[in-house]
Amino acid sequence: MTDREVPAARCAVLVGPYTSGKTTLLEAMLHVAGATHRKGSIIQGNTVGDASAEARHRQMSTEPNFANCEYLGEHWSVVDCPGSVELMHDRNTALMAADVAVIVAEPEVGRALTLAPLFKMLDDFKIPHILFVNKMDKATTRVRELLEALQSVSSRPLVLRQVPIRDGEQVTGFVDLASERAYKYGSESPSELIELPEGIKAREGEARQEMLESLADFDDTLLEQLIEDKVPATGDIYEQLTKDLQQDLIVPVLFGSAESSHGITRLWKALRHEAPTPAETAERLGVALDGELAASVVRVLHQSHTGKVGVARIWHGSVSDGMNIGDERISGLYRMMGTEHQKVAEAGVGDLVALGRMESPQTGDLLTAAGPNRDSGMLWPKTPKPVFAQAIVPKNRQDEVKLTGSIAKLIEEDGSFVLEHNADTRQMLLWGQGEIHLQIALERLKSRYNVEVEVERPQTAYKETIRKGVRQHSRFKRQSGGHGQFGDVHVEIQPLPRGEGFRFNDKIVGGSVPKQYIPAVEHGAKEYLQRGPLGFPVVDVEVTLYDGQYHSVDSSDQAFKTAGRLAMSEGMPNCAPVLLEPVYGVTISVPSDFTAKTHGLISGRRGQILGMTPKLGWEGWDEVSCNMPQAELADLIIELRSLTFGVGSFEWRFDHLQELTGRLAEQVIQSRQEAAEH
Ligand SMILES: Nc1nc2c(ncn2[C@@H]2O[C@H](COP(=O)(O)OP(=O)(O)OP(=O)(O)O)[C@@H](O)[C@H]2O)c(=O)[nH]1
Ligand SMILES: [Mg+2]
Repeated sequence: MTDREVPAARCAVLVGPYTSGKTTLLEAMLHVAGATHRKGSIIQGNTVGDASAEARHRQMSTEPNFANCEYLGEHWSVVDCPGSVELMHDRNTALMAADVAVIVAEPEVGRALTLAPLFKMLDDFKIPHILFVNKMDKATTRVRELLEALQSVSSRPLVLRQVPIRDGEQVTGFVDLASERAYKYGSESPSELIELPEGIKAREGEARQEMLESLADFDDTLLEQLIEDKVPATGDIYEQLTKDLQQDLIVPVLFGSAESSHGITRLWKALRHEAPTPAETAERLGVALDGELAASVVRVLHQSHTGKVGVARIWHGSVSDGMNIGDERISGLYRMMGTEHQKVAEAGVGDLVALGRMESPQTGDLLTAAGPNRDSGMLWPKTPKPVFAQAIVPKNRQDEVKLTGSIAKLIEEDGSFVLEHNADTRQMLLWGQGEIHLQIALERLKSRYNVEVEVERPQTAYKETIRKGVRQHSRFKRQSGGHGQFGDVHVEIQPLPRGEGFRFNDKIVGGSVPKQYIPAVEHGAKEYLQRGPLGFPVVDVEVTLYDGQYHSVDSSDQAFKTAGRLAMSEGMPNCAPVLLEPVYGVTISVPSDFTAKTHGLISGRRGQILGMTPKLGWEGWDEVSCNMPQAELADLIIELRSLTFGVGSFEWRFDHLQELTGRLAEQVIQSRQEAAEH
């Protein structure tokens, strides 16, 4: 690259726990870069990010916010991710655009654990990341204590780059440990270079030494210098810091206050000097750069004014408005500034742009000149399985089709929603990552598509079966005017082992029931089994037709079907019917400190613990596997999260049906009967 060439645009993604100040930091970064005239605030509801109706209403980020700016002549995209653990999938996919991630954390030791899954994700994907400790204006914790706590959740060493200058408890500035320059924070103005205060020299020297020792772990020359007590050149230190961040060897730590715009310039400078280039990021992600175009779609958006757009980061080649990708034409090319779209004619390597009116791209696709490639082998995060469901019913019956169409669009935007039409309970279930996640979906349905829904509790898919067999003789006979109806059957009803379903045997000899009527008997029996004596679908039952009678004029398919049904309804109540409840195999993952509590949680929910193993690849975490009734799973995630600072999670799959007796069974049967009477 020559001096005059403009470097490729880079992308920083802001991540971190709920309410740590990411959206405020985006606002401060844009303001310091000169991209906005005034700095908005969350309270006043006028920030660039969080401009969607749902985000403004909740005063929290409900989706990633995309913004663009120039900082000292270089182009940057900054993506501000939602912090809620329920919106983790949005964050993970947005991170696939990142050259560098900025973890925004609060100076609270107690919240350190909430960062564990995020650090793990960044480590797994080798995404270079800087830690920005925010809210220093109201910090009561010492930075050193905070770093100790955070180091326990990071596999990479945290390297403090600044020490705070304090006036009493108030942080009024910082010393940059690489340059050894001291700065005093300005109010609404840039920090001012000051003399290194006397009182901080000892602390500064000690912290600088610690920083250098961390760096020396990755560089022999530096190590030798330290051993020989030589002072390394400032330029060499910066170079080492840059190399170590780019290779994801260390986590540099900066601090400041997004609210007061303190420490923002320092953050920008670190990003500008030390973040990797898009070419390096493409290599890390395993993007092939051999064709004319390579761009990855990190999100799709459905918007009324632009139709469906794909938000893509360009790794190779360029795109222009009106150009074809595969056989689809880009109609409108935009840079995004929150919900505002700025039209551009062209975009090149490093840019993060919205491609207008493109139907085919999906999140995770690699766009090439030939079209979207869904199977590019590029590194990509897994979609989390849903853990929480609500049954939804449109308030207006006529909205049913519109509802499913609108939800399909929400799912395209955020693949961690799932819509299920449950055949057993006949409910439409919206699945997601938690209560807030689903509420946001319902708010979007209303604000964007004008579809309102009522929410109901998901029903458990109970079944029933029998414990003993009977022989049953039933006759259906009706004489009305001309033709009558006649069907007479002898059946044996027997229980089958669990999981066998329904079986029908024909043991008729000598034509006591003519061949052509036998399927009708089976049909009638099956029809009855949709709702057994307890009110639920019947499973694991065998019906054997072994005798019967017919009438040459009055017998018909219909008559034998009714006879089959009648035999079941008369015989089944004598077969000791019993309720069956679905039981799921559940694997709960928690930090080991919470394993004992998790056992309590499982037994409190009628679960049966099957085993416990250390979680593979997660130091200090356990996986507890158990069987748990479906009825108990409904709000498991809520209790699990409240027990584990939000970091516990679980996966589930249907395992088997299990007999349910006693008081619980009576309640289930009774409420089913009451529902049927209404
Ligand atoms: N005192 C102080 N408050 C801050 C600072 N930064 C943000 N806040 C406040 O913290 C609250 C949350 O700020 P946001 O910027 O919305 O936090 P966020 O990380 O984007 O939150 P989510 O998107 O919901 O995860 C708001 O009330 C901010 O005003 C800061 O530096 N100091
Ligand atoms: Mg936010």
